[in-house]
Amino acid sequence: MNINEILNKLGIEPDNSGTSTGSKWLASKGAVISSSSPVNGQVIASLQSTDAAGYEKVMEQASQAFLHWRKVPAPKRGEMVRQFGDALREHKDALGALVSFEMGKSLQEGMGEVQEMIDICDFAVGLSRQLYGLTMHSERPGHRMYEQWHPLGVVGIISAFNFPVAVWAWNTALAWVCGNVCVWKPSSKTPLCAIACQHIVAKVLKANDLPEGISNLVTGNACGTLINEDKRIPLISFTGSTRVGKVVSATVAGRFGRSILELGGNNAIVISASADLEMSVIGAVFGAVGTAGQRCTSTRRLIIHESVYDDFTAKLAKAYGQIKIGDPLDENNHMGPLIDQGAVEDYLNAIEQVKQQGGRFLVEGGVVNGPGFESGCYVKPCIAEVKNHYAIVQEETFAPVLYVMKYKDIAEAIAMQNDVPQGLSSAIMTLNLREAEQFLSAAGSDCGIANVNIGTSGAEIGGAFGGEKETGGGRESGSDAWKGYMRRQTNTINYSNTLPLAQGIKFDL
Ligand code: UN1
Repeated sequence: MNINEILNKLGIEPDNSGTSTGSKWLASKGAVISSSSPVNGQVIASLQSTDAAGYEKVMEQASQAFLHWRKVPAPKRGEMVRQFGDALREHKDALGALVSFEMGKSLQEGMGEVQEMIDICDFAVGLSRQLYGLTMHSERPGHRMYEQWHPLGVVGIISAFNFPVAVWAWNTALAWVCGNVCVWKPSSKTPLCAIACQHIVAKVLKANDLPEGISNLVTGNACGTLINEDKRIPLISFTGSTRVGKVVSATVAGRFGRSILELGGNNAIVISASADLEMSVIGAVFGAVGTAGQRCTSTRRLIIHESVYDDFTAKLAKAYGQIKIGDPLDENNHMGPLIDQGAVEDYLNAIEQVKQQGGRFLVEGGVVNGPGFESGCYVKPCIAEVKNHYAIVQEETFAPVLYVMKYKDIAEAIAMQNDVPQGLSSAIMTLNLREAEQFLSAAGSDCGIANVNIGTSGAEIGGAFGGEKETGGGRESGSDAWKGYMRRQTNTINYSNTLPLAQGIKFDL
């Protein structure tokens, strides 16, 4: 499929407005954003981003739509999400290919991303009948107590380029069944993916006679600030860097809004002396080079037991020799390009820093040149032997740079895994039950995700997704993450004919 066929299948015009309340696309005169593919450098489309007036129109429509949507029974909202999941199934090939072309991840991973959207829709449909609250026993006679969960209102979703469609879906599918309406500000690097999603969901909303304003799209970085400062938006779900997340968090907290933050990771796999080394190689390589190292769950560090260090790093270097870099839409290739030239600069800068700080490369990096690589965004995945405390190792570099280091005993390995500012994902490869349980214990990994015998990336949607420390503490997706999209109300009902006060207080008139 070439890009025109992909856009055709998705029913979208390349030159579009970047502002929508559903089926309606508003003329809004924000700065022009152009989407260019890192696959071949081609400019795919340019679109007019949202200006302040356009943002205002969207917010008015969204606020109106909420008044309707909150009264639709949750299982009926779930029915809309079920139909959205079906529409995604229908468009999976084209949307997966667009993700691959606009963002640069392999076609397999583009399809996998759309599959995550479908999975979260299924999850949300079930959830729409399970928004359970608890009942409590009142201390007063003739009283009943319970809690219920109500929608919040307009939810702002700010997503990153690396998962241009799935992260929106995790948030929006849950937010919708919970009774909220959403305003989405996608990354300015992947606006077409967002436009495609908006077209897909708009048809479903229209077919169900639902009003404009339930699914809204705004584009351009100026809108990020408008959303964060907007008192009409009680919840912001932000995915991006720790640096920007800090500003979002402070701004939203300053107006007593809530935020769900999914920020940087610095994810490690501990390769123990008792690891299945063949399996560990696959886990480590997919974790480090999958999505060209641009997942927040990408494997950045390998903490390897000294007894298997030489053997394992040799196996790893051999596996790296087999990685095919190239057009991500060609399924023979393992790894596509980085998102843009800026990302290539960050990658090259990290390599320089590693050298300056005393690291040694076991597999050299560099930019790939020549026919097929004209976009200048293709780089070689590399492996460096480092110390955990190097400043560059403490940072998240969003690129396929893998750090390896040695440890002597499990306590030291756990301490090294935890000794970074971020706390998203972690893993241990071991067949030793004691080590595995120690890693998962309260004194083990300090991350939001801790795995045994699988890598750090590729989390399933059924679990709560997110991490601690500078990762921001938010949870999205499965388990009871839905509670973050609702407000809890405690209700006490007196069905007696007296008015006893709590705590036995007497107040007689
Ligand atoms: C992200 O990189 O922002 O666990 C999300 C994973 C994917 C999601 C990553 N399911 O790797």
